[in-house]
Amino acid sequence: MTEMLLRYFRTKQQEVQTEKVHDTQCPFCSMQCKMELIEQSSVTRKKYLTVGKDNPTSEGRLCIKGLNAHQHALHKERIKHPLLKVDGEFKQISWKEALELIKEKFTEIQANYGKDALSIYGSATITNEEAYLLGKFARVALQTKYIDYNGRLCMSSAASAAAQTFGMDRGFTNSIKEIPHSRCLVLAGTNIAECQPTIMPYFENAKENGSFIIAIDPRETATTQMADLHLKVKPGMDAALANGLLKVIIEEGLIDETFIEKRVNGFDEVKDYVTSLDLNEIADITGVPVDHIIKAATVFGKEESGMIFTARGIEQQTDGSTTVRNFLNILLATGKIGKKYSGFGAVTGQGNGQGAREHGQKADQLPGYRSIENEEHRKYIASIWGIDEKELPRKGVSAFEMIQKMDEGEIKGLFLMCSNPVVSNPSAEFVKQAIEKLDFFVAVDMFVSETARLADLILPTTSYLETPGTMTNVEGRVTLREASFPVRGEAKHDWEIICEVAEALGKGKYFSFASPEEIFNELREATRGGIADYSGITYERLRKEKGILWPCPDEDHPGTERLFLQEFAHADGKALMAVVSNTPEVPKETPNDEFPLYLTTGRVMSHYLTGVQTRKSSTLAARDFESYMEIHPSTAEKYQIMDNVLVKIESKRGSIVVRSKWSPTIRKDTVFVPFHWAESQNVNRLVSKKLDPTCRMPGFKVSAVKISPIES
Ligand SMILES: Nc1nc2c(c(=O)[nH]1)N[C@H]1C(S)=C(S)[C@@H](COP(=O)(O)OP(=O)(O)OC[C@H]3O[C@@H](n4cnc5c(=O)[nH]c(N)nc54)[C@H](O)[C@@H]3O)O[C@H]1N2
Ligand SMILES: Nc1nc2c(c(=O)[nH]1)N[C@H]1C(S)=C(S)[C@@H](COP(=O)(O)OP(=O)(O)OC[C@H]3O[C@@H](n4cnc5c(=O)[nH]c(N)nc54)[C@H](O)[C@@H]3O)O[C@H]1N2
Ligand code: SF4
Ligand SMILES: [Mo]
Repeated sequence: MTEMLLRYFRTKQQEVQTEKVHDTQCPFCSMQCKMELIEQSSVTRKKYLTVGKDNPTSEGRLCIKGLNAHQHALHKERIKHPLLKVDGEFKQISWKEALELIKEKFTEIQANYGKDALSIYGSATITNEEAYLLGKFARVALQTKYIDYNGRLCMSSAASAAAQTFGMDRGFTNSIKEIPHSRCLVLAGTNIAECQPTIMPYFENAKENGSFIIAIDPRETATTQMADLHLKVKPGMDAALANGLLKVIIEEGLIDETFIEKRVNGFDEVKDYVTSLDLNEIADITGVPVDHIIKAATVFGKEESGMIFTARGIEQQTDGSTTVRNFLNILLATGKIGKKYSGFGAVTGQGNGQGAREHGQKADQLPGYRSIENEEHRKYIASIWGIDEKELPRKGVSAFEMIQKMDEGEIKGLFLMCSNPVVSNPSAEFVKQAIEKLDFFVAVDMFVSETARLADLILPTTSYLETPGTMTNVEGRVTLREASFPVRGEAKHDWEIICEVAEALGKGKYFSFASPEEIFNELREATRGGIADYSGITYERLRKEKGILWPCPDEDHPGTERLFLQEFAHADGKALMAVVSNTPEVPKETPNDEFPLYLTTGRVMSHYLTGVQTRKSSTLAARDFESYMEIHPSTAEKYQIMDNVLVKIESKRGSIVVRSKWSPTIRKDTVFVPFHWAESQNVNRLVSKKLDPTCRMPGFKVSAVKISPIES
């Protein structure tokens, strides 16, 4: 080799001096794809590359968001120190000062206004350990009844429907690997192609195997394009549509009588109601032609196996919980649950959408899916926590209702962890004003989000690259995220922050944890014997077995792949069908002379929730850099709105301005706007405060609006 060549290779070698591999799981959706961040350092620069890692759920796949997740985690705007607002500007302070201030303010508020004047707003993006700890922090350290979390806006309808119908709520009743073998798959208000992209091969395989896919959505999406039959329902009319399907199934004799007899209560009432309905009328109110209803019902009823998947399209409604129940009625009437390749899937949203709804962040809940109003449950958890049962608060109110209490002045302080409610809650301007009324507001975040900007104090936290812990994915599989990327600046893990604040408040002895694993071991005990029983799961097993599906009641138990094989979780072992009226208890907005169009909202592939993270990722932001309104060209022409122009959208609550996007495949009476943008593009300025009376879910998917072109 010549001298020159040798020199060339030497410099090449020096360029890549070291390569480090960091294990983690994607910070975004419920697939919780396992990944590695490869960090290559040379003298001149560092390079990062994210690659997928094999696991039973996502099988090594990643979508565009996962591939670029590191861009936001490594972003220069990550907060690295506690920030205190002084004269309207954030100024860096020490942790010691931050903790002293929290102690002073929290103590003062509770002394003046009582324990319940403090509130906690949590999240389904934090780990199981952190969700568990936050619930314990509310009840033990602050002793306030006011805690709830962003999952209220996400999973609460499906959770309450499953709990009422089956007696327990695990999003998927079957493991994901059964999907390719099911003969008929219903996708009701779910856009998996954009929202859980790495799940798609399971459905594509099903299709290759001859499964019939039915999608229900007012728009055409990458998901409905895969379907054999697309029911283009009017927004908000899914409960009535399910009644139509049930009517055909029952009248055509496509029910499973033996199953109903043995395993179901309430069938006769449902039968009496749906047979009294008129199918033409259902077609009229739902906008789905009679022959489509008959086709969908017949295929689903006749096939030997079938699964129904629901997501926010039918759930984020002021009748979301009963609508989901009506789809569960279909499963029960046809006996398509508790057996091979048949079951229910409420497609969970956030990374820990499943786990974070099991361990006590909900207003009425204690760990293991226990109830805070059940005397035995209270005693058990009090014993685990080493407190007197009488010290445990009772149930509080839902996320949005807490914000209403801030507005009314009953709640004076807020500890917010991992959410951006001024963008994600309905009637966003109202929410902002309510939060501005607080006496003291602490936000724990990685960035100065639109909500954190309103805080008195921001505490810097760590990201998915840095925080280890368990996340329960879309299947109900508990997975261990092994994250060990160096923490940036003075940021601390969410669990550390909770423990340190508790310590500052004089409750340190209940929060003396040194690692997530220690917290998990307490969580295991707290869930023992509960519905969501994690007691048999250990970190060691999670490493060896690549995740375990709960319930897992002891260390020799393999976990539970398929639920309800012999019985449901109600005391009598039976599932409960319920009549769901075509006319919901809370009337929905319908288009009228002043507001003539339906507005529905949702997501796009490249952005995540309120966009705080994905808008900071250059690759993702470049794909969609602003919000838009999808509209049918013939509707657009009626309102003189050209393609790709700015348009004002108004509801009774407020107005926004976004860009028009013509789409010949959306319903003509409906426009669609994603919710990933803030301020004047925040679609939640338009959404009403009405909530589902059972689960308190807002009606994000139906508003009546008017539209007009912006004069240039
Ligand atoms: N890319 C991306 N992926 C995500 C997220 C994200 O923000 N971005 N968020 C994650 C989270 S937290 C969640 S909860 C999930 C959400 O996942 P999805 O629920 O699948 O997402 P959405 O877009 O909110 O709504 C799904 C579909 O419902 C349709 N829809 C609207 N109104 C109605 C209606 O009245 N009836 C019916 N049948 N359908 C209707 C919409 O047109 C949309 O295509 O996604 C997760 N994954
Ligand atoms: N119109 C309309 N509104 C909706 C919906 C809809 O479909 N339509 N969907 C609803 C749904 S399903 C959901 S889930 C909600 C979600 O809405 P939000 O709860 O507001 O969720 P994010 O936008 O993810 O906000 C998370 C915040 O936490 C920060 N963060 C990220 N990771 C961490 C962490 O590990 N720890 C801490 N402490 N902070 C972290 C992020 O920087 C960000 O500021 O929005 C709801 N709002
Ligand atoms: S966003 Fe969801 S599907 Fe995409 S990589 Fe992350 S976890 Fe996987
Ligand atoms: Mo969600």
